[in-house]
Amino acid sequence: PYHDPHCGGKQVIVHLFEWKWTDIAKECERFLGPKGFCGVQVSPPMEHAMITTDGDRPWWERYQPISYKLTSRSGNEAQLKDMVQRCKAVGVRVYVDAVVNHMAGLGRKGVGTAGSTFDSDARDFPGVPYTKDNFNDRSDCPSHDGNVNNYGDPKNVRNCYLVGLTDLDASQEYVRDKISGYFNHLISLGVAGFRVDAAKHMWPKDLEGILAKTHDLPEGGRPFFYHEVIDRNDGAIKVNEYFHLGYVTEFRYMQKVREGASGDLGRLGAVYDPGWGMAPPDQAFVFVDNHDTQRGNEALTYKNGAEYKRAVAFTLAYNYGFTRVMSSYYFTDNSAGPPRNADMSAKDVIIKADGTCDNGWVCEHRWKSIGNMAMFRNAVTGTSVDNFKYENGVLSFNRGNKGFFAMGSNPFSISVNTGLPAGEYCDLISECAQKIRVDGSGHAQVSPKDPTDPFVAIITQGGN
Ligand code: LAG
Ligand code: CA
Repeated sequence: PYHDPHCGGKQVIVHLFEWKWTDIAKECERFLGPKGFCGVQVSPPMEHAMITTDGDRPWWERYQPISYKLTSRSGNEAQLKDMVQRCKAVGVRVYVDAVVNHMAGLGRKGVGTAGSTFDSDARDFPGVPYTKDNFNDRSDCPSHDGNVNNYGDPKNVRNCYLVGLTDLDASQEYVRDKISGYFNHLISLGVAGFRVDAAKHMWPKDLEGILAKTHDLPEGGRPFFYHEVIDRNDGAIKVNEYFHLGYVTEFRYMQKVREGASGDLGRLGAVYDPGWGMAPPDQAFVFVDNHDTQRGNEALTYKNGAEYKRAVAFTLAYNYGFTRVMSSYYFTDNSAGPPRNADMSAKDVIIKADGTCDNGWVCEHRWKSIGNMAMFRNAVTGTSVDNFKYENGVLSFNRGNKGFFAMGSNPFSISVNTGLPAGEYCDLISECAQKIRVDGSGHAQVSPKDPTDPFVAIITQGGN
């Protein structure tokens, strides 16, 4: 029931990490709508702690809630509402990163981004309000220091403090009312769904209680949910505990796609490994990197260039899971916040004449072999992967008789059975700077228009 993103059947979400609401509204109108994106995951919109380290404000301060008032580093409630409505008007929905497992970390007190006072050690958050009784305490948490430190024990994972973050007791009706009240406020503004941060650290029963109190969208239907559950078959918590609550993040896909895109591309045919406990295609929420993994060593990121493009383009061409594209800012320091002005506000996203971004924003979603693939995935929904082939460094396959995709580690020219009916089809990657001619037997001569960007993607519907 929580699996419909309410975007007219479109299939690709982009995470505009740390973007301001005013910039996202413009991006929906000038790019995401026209390119067929389903929606945007936005950074947490609630009031958060302001943390100064080395004269900077780290991105992760936004994972320390102070209240559910809608003023954050990305903007205020009026700007949020304007963004949600303008995006919706061009067919792009907004999904909120919902941080509801916890409030701010121990040892912190002061004022949040909306002006509310707080004192974490006293478990006092008057902006909600939450008081000491609303949090898990040592009697609920079987860990010697009060922190999550044993992933083999669900009680430890779910009742103890994740990196010292004050852990809410969501078995309480009062807490469920506050969290669902936050969701319902956002839904009333036009938000279509939620990424549940740290869902692995919340009891599925508690999420059931919260979701039960969450309203239908104004236009009808249950909100969309996807849950952050990191499961590599290596602990007590399994993704399948959350299937009835929405999609689940599939971190094993992230690992498999990196392995495939970095070496023998033929291995990409085995990215979905049910034997490893990976979620089935209709439950898996997939991505090549996210805002956490792009700061570690386990994922491909924009810093990997061509390999990264292959991983993302493949993800969008293939038929596993519901897909999210990452859109970042340049960083070297893992804690560094978004590109900012002297007053700590995030810099505007600037779009250059060639369509790429400036002012410190990477905008992977505007790279040709990524942004143009949303249209491909939308067009081939529901079809199988056929004629999967890896030969002479080129991977190719078709999606039923609706689309054909090829990519290589180097420029290529191949004669191939596309599985498509005869016709002349626009190459989406080059934005129709070339057409691919398919003959009566389904064969075509295929090569990338831009040799430095070795991808070709064609669709039959609306593609000529
Ligand atoms: C998540 N998903 O389940 C987020 O994707 C992830 O970005 C969040 O951690 C985490 N769960 C909690 O919401 C991030 C940073 C942490 C940071 C935390 C809170 O990765 O490093 O912890 O947000 O801001 C920080 C400090 C810790 C400190 C803690 C509490 O780095 O050293 O113990 O704050 O004060
Ligand atoms: Ca918890």
